[in-house]
Amino acid sequence: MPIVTPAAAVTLDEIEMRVLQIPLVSPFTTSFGTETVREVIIVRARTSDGVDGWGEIVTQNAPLYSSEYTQGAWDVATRWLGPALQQRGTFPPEEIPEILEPFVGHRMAKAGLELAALDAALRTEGRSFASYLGAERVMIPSGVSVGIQSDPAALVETVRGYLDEGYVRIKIKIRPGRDIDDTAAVRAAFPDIPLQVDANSAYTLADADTLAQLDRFGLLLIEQPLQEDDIVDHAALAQSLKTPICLDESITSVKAARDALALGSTTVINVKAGRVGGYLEAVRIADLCEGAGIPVWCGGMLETGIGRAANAALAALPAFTLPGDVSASARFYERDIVTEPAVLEDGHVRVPTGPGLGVEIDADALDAFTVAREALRR
Ligand code: OSB
Ligand code: MG
Repeated sequence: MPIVTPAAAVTLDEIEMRVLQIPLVSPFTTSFGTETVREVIIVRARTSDGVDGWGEIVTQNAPLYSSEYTQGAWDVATRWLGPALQQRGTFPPEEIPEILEPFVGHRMAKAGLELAALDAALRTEGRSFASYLGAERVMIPSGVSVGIQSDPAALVETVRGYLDEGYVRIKIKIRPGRDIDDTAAVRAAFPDIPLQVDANSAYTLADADTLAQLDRFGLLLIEQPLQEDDIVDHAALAQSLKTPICLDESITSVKAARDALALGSTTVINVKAGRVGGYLEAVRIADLCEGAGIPVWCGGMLETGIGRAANAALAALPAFTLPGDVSASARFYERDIVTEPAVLEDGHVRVPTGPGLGVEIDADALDAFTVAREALRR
């Protein structure tokens, strides 16, 4: 459902951005690298009413998942995007995509600013982000994304730990050389669990025979096997696999989603607000897929409690028919920057219902993880 009631107009007197470095509870390894610290940009937008809204720019330290990265996002947000919003004066947050449209790309940076403005507007109104988006669930089923481990046996034990905690769906990361044996080991240990794999663009069409070996494991889907711009090759690969393809990196907008569906490049879509330039565009993609009968699920970018609350609200929309990567905060962090981090309750995460994102910032934690900050004033 499109957003029914627009959010209150805001004037962004101050936009403060901080780079945070938050230690991870364990290293997170994907086909593109290993992270031990989550570097992320937190945005605080203060309105002329004195209300603070919070957002998160989900770039990583290096441009490995996509072309965006922390210092690039910092530069474009402080130099171009933030000033453009402040120069616009007073506007409803729904105008943000159009205000920022002239600046090409930089979708994660745009998404973080949009979220901060939406949070500020909704806190002003006393309305929750979940009800604003049209969420219909109070709890969402929680899946977990498991990084590449030292060997398949270690992977099985890590997966066992998450299953014991109650996660309802497992996603394992794969890369060339760490694919078939890893998946086979997990499937042999847990014959009936909902299981999927994520390649993060690590293969080419020449690997189609290897990827076809995954067909025997009864996977829910294979996420982003080929490169971001391989829309035609993904369509060809889809013809040769039984396992459904789910695009992540390739789906950068509702238009990209429409193109990929038209070409048969994907039959499931991972919706990530950062990757598509914001939660408003994410809802448009969800609406498109709902209308087309395409299942969607909410992806993640190791969000702090801010982005995690927003993702829980998004995942509570009716279009989201598969469990997403919205796990408990403790899956990544010993200490989060919100006072009540998301927890797992019987395999589910609760959708916040308070004003705006419905989470409060732990100011001490925020300060403790801050390595850089800058405020833009109107
Ligand atoms: O491809 O989904 C991905 C994390 C960082 C970058 C890309 C991805 C991921 C994850 C983790 O898989 C999802 C999460 O739990 O936040
Ligand atoms: Mg992915």
